[in-house]
Amino acid sequence: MAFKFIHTADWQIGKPFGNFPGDAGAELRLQRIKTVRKIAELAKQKAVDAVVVAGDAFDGNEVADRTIRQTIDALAPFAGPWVFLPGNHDPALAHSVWTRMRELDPPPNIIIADQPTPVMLSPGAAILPAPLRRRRESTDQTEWFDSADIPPGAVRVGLAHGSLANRLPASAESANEIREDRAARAGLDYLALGDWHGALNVAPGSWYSGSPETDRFRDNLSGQVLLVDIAGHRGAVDVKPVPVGHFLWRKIEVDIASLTSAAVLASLQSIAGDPGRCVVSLTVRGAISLAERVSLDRELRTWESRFHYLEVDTAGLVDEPTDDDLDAIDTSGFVRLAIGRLKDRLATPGDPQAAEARMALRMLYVDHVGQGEPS
Ligand SMILES: [Mn+2]
Repeated sequence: MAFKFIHTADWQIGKPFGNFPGDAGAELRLQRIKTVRKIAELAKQKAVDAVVVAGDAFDGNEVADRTIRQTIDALAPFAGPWVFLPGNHDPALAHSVWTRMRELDPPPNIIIADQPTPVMLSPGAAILPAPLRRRRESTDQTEWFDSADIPPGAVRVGLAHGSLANRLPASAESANEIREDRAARAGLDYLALGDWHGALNVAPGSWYSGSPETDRFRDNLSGQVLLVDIAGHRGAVDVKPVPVGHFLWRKIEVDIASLTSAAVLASLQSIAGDPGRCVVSLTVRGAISLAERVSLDRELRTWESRFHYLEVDTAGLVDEPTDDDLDAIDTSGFVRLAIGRLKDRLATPGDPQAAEARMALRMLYVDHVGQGEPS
């Protein structure tokens, strides 16, 4: 019997985004629930048999009851089964977000898979959950899949949260390790994984769906869910990523070579997508003339208002006053004398006060060239 479902994970509902001041952070928090509603609408439109959530639906066990309630409400468009697996952020402790969700009396199509026992779904599929009962389990919670008692002919879908051993980049956290050949050993048709925030076919029959709403600057195919269509037990498996995310997180690094802001502005302009949906991290390195520095700062303020959020790191950007810059400041008396001395400091290799001299020159420049509004 065919079984079609949506695989998603790592919603991280309630993630605070504390680094994003004011409304920018609040909107990122709120969007995660809106994206869940989008998943529910997609599930209805695609007429899937179920949605499985492979852990970390919630960012922590401490999220507010109101947040749990809003999440339940966002599921409403899809009336079929939702199977939730507790992950390392929302483990099934004695008191957890899951015990509180039960107290809120959610509709019966919400299934909290906090026990290592098969969940049978029509039309003939068994979901094998490996819930985490603490943040870090010391043993592979998917072990029981190998000997699970499943009716013959039923589609077998494993549901787990953690790192598939030996398959993720070395930088990944290796907590809650799962055998890399679990899907094959347990005769699974599909292993639905969570914890890695990008979509990834990590091993034969084993997939991370990634987070449906991007939550960090990382180039890893987040912002989608997987639409999985299994023809039958040991039949063909078709997996299609479907984009559902709203915010586009972009990390840009620019090395300035020409003393001008041109490369920075070009890279900001090249960002695809509606700027209002973009969360941008910009790092600029190199040397820039004072005139260009002032115009760059002004341009960045404009971009700041266009993007949902722009964070700028210019720690590696140094002012390199040109002769034109210095001539533009002032050419007489005391100021000229001061400029001459500051210039000498810049020209002296290893001068301990070079940084202060640069800053002073920029301040002089901004002061004398029309209060930061040079032509
Ligand atoms: Mn996780």
